[in-house]
Amino acid sequence: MKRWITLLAALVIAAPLHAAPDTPPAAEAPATSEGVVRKIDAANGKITLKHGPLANLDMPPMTMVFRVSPALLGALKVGDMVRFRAERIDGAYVVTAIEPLR
Ligand SMILES: [Cu+2]
Repeated sequence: MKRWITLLAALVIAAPLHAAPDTPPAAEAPATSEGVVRKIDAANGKITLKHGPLANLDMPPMTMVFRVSPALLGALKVGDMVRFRAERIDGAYVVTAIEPLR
């Protein structure tokens, strides 16, 4: 009986370590994309980006408006090239991370 418990404990401890390498990194965070800032409307939480292909959203290159938290906009300005992450949340396209490319 005691051996059983020891074995069980060993399995429980080993399981998470074992699972980690099998998790594909792509599943953890959607891919980032590149674009150019065309318009910023911080008051309404919107940004217009001319973007390249968005692989994770299956979207071709285009210019479009995204929702964005004003807190993410920082010192971004029109004309900046950016790397950003876009996700579809409740049917809306939302920029969830964005940073200028230098
Ligand atoms: Cu688009």
